[in-house]
Amino acid sequence: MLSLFESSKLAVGLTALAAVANAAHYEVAVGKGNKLTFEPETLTTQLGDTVTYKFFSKFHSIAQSKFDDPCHLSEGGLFSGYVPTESSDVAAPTSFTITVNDTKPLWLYCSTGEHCKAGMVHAINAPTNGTNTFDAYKSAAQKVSTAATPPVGTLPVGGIRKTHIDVGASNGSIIFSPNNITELVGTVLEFSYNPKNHSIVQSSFDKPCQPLESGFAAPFVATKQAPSGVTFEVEVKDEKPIWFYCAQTLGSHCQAGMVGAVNAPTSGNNTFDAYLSAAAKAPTSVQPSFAPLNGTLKVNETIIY
Ligand SMILES: [Cu+2]
Repeated sequence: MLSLFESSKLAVGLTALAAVANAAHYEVAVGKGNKLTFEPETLTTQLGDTVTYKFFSKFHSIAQSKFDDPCHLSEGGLFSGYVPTESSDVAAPTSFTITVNDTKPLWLYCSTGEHCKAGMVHAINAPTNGTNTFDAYKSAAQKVSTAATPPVGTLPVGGIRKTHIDVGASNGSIIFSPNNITELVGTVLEFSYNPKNHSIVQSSFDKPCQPLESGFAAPFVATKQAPSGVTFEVEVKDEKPIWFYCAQTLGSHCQAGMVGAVNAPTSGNNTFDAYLSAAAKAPTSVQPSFAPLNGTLKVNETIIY
């Protein structure tokens, strides 16, 4: 089965990279339509292919078990971390991508509550006959007595957990979306440029609209396309709050509320709302003299800096 990505810009990026010229990319919907399912339930892939899990409906994960121990995270097994989301039909901004490095079957499940026991399981390269089939794995999962759930907050393992953040919007809005994010350490923030001419710069809480020394910074990118295909990626390296803004002075984007936070405290003095109000009163924004800094700039998935 072909994914949406294959026909669009990712394919352009992939063909540009000779080393993975033949790799296919698959997409799997996790919990779409409020159902406890992976769609598709099974995939057949080649070495080097990638699979992106898109999350829907409340709270799911993708975790790896052994065939004969379903619903239990195997030691060192793949784990996406949990992904909370409201919508049953619009994918969460957070996704998880794995690269298939082995031709052996991968047995996977959702580790939330009783989801695995309800049959929320998935497999890559499962044998189609013999004893270790997908159907055998699924029925064993449904008979498990206790599903050992990794606790909430368990960090992702073995894949890339990525959160997409829109920088501006197709209608020209001066906003980051989402702009107040809770994310796990190890997650990659993927900022995606949209129309107007925005930048992405890390600040301190105390000095919104001013660059943080040794923080991340991405250049201005003027575009009329949404998405433009230009992204800037930054990894969440620790649990400290991350504050960021757009440094566009024409229209005072930062002061107008084009700011964002990752892992901001939800109470006390240093909340996202406090940062937003401080930004509204901040002096003229500053763009660092050189960018990109401390992040990766990509065009159509190809690293350019
Ligand atoms: Cu802006």
